[in-house]
Amino acid sequence: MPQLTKSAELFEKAKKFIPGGVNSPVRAFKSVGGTPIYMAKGSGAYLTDVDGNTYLDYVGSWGPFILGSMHPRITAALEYTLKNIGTSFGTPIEMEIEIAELLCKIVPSLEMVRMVNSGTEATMSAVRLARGYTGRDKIIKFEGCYHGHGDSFLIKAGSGALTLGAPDSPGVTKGTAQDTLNATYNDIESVKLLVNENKGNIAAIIIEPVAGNTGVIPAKPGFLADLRTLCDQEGIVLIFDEVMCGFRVALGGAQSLYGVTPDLTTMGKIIGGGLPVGAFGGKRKIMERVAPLGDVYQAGTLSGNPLALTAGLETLKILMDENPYPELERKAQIIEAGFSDNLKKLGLNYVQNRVGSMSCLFFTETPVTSYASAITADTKKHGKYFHSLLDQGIYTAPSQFEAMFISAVHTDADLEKTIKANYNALVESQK
Ligand code: KE4
Repeated sequence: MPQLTKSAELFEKAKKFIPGGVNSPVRAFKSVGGTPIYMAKGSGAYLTDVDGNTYLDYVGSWGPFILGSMHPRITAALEYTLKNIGTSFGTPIEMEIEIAELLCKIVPSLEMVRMVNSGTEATMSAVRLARGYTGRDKIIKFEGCYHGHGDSFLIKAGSGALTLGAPDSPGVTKGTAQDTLNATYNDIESVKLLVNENKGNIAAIIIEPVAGNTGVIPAKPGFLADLRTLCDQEGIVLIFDEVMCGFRVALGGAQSLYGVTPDLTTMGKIIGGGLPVGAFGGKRKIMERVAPLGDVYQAGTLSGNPLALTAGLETLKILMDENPYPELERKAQIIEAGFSDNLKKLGLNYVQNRVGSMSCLFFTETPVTSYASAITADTKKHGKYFHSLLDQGIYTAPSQFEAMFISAVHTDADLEKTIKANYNALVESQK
C-alpha cells in the first residue's frame, strides 16, 4: 500500500480552492474511491507521486504520451524554443505552416487545418463549421462517446460524465440539447432512423472512429463505411473525432487504419506532445468557410503558439522517424494475451477490447459493442482492481470507462510486471 500522506493533505487543501479539488473531474477518483494521487514527476513510462511512490503509467496524461513523458528530443526542442524563440506572440509564425503542412501530409482527410488549444475547442469548432457550411442545425453523436465539454456534446456523453453517472449536464439549454441526437454505436439502423426523422436538417454526424470514452469500443467492420455512404447520400458532414485515436492507432489515425475518409477530423492529445494543442481540419471546400477566409467564426489567443507547437511538431517528427506502431502492437498483444491467460486461470470471462495500443478490460462477460453493453460492467469490482494495481505500483485510469495506453517506452519487463499485477488485482476484485 503506497504511503499517501502528502497526497491526502494536498487534496484536502485543494478542495478549498478548486471544485472537487481537481481541474478535471475524471481525476477525482470518484468512481474508484480513495484519494487522488498528486504526481510530482513524470519520466518515460513512470510517474512519481508527492510521497515518493513510483508507478508504471498506463494513462499517459489521457493519451498524449505515446512516446512516454519527457522524451529527450521533445524536452531539448522545448528548451531551445524557450531560450531562443519565446512562448507566444499572438502573430503568425513559421511553425504554424510546418505543422499544418505535416498534418495534411499525414492525415488522409486533411486539405486545410486550423490549430486550437484543446480537443474540446477542436470539436466545438468543427460542429459550428459543419452547421455553417450546411445551414442545418442538428447533429448526431453516439451514446457514450465523448467529444469534450462543449454544450452540444454533453448529452449522453462518455468519459468523466459517464464516470460520474452524469452523462447529461445542467446548464445545457433545451435549445441546444434538442439539436443533439444520440444514435447507438455500431448500429447503422439507429443512425438511419434519426436521419429519416430529421430529413435535411442534420448538419453533421460526429463519431470517435475508435470509441475510447466508454472504455474502448472498436467500430464493427463496415460501420464507418456505412456512415460515409449515408453522409454522402444525405449531404451530411462526417466528422471523425480523432482526439484520442489520432496518431495513436496509426500515424494517420483510425481513418488511415480503416480506409474511411471523413469530411472533417478533430485532433488533440498526441499532437501536443503533452502541451495544450488541438486542431480541426478537412476538405478545403468546407475549411474555406472558416474566418477570416470564410464567415464561420473561430479564434484563440494562444492558438499555434511556438511552445506548444514545438512539442507537437517534435512528437510528430519522432513518430514519422521511428514508426513505433509495430512495436506498440507487439507490446499490446503481450498485455492482452497475459491478461487473457490470467482471466482463464481464474475462471473469469471478462471482456477485453483493443485497437493498437489503446485497450480496456471490462468487468462484464457481455461483449462490449456500445454504451448499453459497456455499462453492464461491474464498477465496484473495477474499483477494487484499480486500487490493487495501484498498490502494486501500476497506475491505470481511475474509471472503468477510460482506456489503457501503452507507450513506446514501456519495456517487456514492465509488461511482465503488469501481467503479474493484473493477476493479483483480478483476485482482489472478486473479494
Ligand atoms: P480536451 O478538451 O480534454 O483536450 O479533449 C476533449 C476530448 C475530445 N474528444 C475525445 C475523443 C476525447 O477523448 C477528449 C478528451 N478525453 C478525456 C479522456 N477520456 C480527457 C480526460 C479529462 O477529461 O480529464
